[in-house]
Amino acid sequence: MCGIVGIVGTSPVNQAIYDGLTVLQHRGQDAAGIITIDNNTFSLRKANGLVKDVFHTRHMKRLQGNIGIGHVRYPTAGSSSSAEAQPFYVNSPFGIAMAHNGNLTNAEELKERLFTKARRHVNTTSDSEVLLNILAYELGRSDKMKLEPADMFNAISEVNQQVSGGYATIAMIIGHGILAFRDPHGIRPLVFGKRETERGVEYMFASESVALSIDGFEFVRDVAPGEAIYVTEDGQFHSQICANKTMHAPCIFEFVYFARPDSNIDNMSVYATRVNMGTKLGEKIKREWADKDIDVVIPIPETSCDIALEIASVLELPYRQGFVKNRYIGRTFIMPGQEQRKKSVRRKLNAIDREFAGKNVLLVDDSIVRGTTSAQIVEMARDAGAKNVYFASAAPEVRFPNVYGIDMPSAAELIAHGRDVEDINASIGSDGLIYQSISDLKDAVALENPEITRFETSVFDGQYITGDVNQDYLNRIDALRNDSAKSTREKAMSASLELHNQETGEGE
Ligand code: PIN
Repeated sequence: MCGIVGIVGTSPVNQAIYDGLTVLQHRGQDAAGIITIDNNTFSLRKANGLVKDVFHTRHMKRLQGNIGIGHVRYPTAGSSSSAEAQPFYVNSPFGIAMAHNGNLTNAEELKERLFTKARRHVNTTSDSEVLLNILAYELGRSDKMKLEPADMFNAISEVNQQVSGGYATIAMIIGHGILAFRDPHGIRPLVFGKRETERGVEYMFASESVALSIDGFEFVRDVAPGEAIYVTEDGQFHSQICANKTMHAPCIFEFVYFARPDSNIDNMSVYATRVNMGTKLGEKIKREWADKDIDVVIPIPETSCDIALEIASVLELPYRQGFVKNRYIGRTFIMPGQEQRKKSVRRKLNAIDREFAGKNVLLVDDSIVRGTTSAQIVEMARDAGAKNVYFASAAPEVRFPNVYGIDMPSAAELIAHGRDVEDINASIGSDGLIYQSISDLKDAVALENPEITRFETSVFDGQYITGDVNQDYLNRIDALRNDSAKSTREKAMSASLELHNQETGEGE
């Protein structure tokens, strides 16, 4: 999963893009990049690391210009080499740069076609580079020096026909402006806003509305599924739906824990959907666990706090923050490889013994993915003196890999893959485990916008909305994602990165 921003401004945009990326940092901590256009030339800075570490004053001084895009990356398929940090750019037919959030499911086939039909070489394993080259190829089919909005929209219609998967994209074209588009299912989020200045109107695109708020842009709306928006360098706004068929199915995991609670996605407050998840799960617990004598509801911070507070209120039980999170340690799931992940839990969370001692506690988490942290947290609750430890997950069993841009482990590493609730309960060591049902989860989110009738829920039900995901494809991503594949790749990468840094003086 990644975060993207793009601004067409009337004064330098470097600081606003930087600030936008900083509030989208939760969407990707692996690499960051900004590219701007100044005097018909791209200025680019991208590297592995957090936004605050990647951009130094000397980089920001270089990133001049009133138009630019930025990206924070969380590696999905492919590697975590800095060569795959975004934005990417190509030099033909124009200078075109792109920031992409999502994952294409037919990238291999497209890459092959690009080479044989268009003689375009894709240099990385990133599907985003494939998407950029498809767009470049389609834009190059017109022989005009200056493309009109209709040319942009024709190109995106072609892109939408050829490309399959999840893509929220912001492209920037030298001499033209910003072209933002979202796949016909609207799987990944993308919003835009505007700001009036003395010099004219400025537009900003971003993965989440929180980036607009902190940059002082007024939220206008979400980019629609299959829609392309073209804002010219001088601030002219054009939009069009560029797909014959659209079916809105936003990724439900954004609401479970990826997005910030202060964002709105597709007219749904992420915070409100989480409160609703708490109501639904609280009611289920009330119905099914009347025999359990729960004394206290304790969230596993942070995402689940809003959910657990609501569960406690439905159950009329006290809510206590029994775990303290060290806010100076990154989220657990960004750690590469199982070993580091295991060790990181106790560095991250600590229990306040008196909230556990002699009590039957209900721990609440937003989801159980691998189950490794869940098992350790149950153990921590017992060590702190809990009598019985019950566990509630606000998301249903995660049983299938995600192919639309969320870095889920390979199927075999998902604790619920091929297991039922009883098995999972035994394996995390709790005295009872309850999951939200998938229909309750969908209802909890849809309650905030009844117009959304479908969600992308493949990690729970194995139904892939683009209809092209077969076992063969799943096996391929499995091979890329499992831990041993990751650590072999990481070793090779760090060696090549070192070499690259020695040669370029980067990373200093
Ligand atoms: C973490 C949210 N959330 C906690 C992420 C852990 C699954 N994990 C997914 C639970 S935070 S595991 O609140 O946003 O910091 O099941 O893979 O061990």
